Amino acid sequence: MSLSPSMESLILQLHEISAVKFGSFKLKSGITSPIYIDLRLIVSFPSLLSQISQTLISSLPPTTAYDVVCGVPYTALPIATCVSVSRQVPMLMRRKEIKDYGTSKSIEGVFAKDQTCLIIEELHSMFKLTEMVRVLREKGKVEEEMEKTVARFLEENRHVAVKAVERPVRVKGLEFGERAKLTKNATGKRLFEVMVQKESNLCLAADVGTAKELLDLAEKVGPEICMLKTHVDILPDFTPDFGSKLRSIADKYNFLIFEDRKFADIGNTVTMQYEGGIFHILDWADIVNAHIISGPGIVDGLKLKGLPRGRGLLLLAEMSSAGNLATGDYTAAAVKIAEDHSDFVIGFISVNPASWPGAPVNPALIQATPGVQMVAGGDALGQQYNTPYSVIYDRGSDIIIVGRGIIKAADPAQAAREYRLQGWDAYLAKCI
Ligand code: 5BU
Repeated sequence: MSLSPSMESLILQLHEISAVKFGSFKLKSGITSPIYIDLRLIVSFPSLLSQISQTLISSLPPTTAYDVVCGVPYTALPIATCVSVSRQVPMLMRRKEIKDYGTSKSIEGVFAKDQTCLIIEELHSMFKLTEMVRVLREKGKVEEEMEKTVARFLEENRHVAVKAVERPVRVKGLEFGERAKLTKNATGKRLFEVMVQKESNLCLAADVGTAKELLDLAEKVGPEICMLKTHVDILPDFTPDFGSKLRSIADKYNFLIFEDRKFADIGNTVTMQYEGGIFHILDWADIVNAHIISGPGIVDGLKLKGLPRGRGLLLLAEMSSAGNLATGDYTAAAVKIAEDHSDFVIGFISVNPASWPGAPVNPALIQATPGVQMVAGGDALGQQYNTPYSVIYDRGSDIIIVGRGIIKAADPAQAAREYRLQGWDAYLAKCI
């Protein structure tokens, strides 16, 4: 089917201003692409911007009714602004980064429940990339060889995307209850069982300012969570009875305690860090985690102290922060170490376990993922957020770890309930 002349003219103009480029481009995902589209440039070409906005609106079915219009940052924001002004429809702005000060709002603007919002995301809805490249080839702007290269690239990466979504579905039938029976570690088994009992795959990252606040929060949110994660070294009012106080709340509400200590030293040193100091982590934390940067000796060291007490260990196979180095061979090394120590290692801190080679890995091992909020985005210091559904369903994780999404909410208990339901629904969707 051929495109309309106005659509063809739009494609030619985009090429003219170099918003469509051909060559070799490394994308954010790490993939190298032969085509790159940078629509942020259109703000410098007002008539093109207005033409795109009008084309977008006229491509909607005539019966489409909407009360507000919202642009997804950043590219679609100017387009949404044009639509808003020309149609005199109020606009909303969805934030890319959610502030953790001020109002912490993820959407700016005035709106009401039950209103219909037209969300403007990108140009893809107007024409396909293959159509765009075909027009440019027909008009002599690109060679036939390039058209074939782009087509091949799109075909190959369509499969990558599908695979990433399909992988977790293959664990169908292996529900948490069954996986509990596969694990060799008492704490790993208990964690799976608690998840089933409470219908919760939510871990609260309790990064509050004081031990008192933490214990109050644990009381409020306890019924919703399978695990509570601490950073005990940020609590200025830590006292030796902190551990036993938190333990009694954990017993009351049936959740596990995970101290996010991120051990990273040689085996001999971590035995002392785990057991001693002022925090005595070994006495009260069911689970701790470790980097594998120092090699498998760190697991041997922690195991020496932890296994006789029935404790469990998570290995940092991936991290949520932008630009982190826990990728590729490093992640694979974590999987190997976990397999070799599956009596003590209960699983991983991971971000996208569905994309690991050979995924899904051993179902006895649990996947826990930080960097989770209701809206994807990030903070100002490199944290990157995915939604509960994306983390559990698309990326193949088991547990969502949520901090500021809950603790900064006006009602943390209510927010925790919402995260629990979303996380659990995504897990159920995987089991069907
Ligand atoms: P947030 O407020 O939801 O962004 O908190 C995330 C928590 O998870 C915080 O305690 C981090 O220390 C922790 N975290 C993380 O964000 N990313 C990682 O890769 C690892 C831990 Br490991």
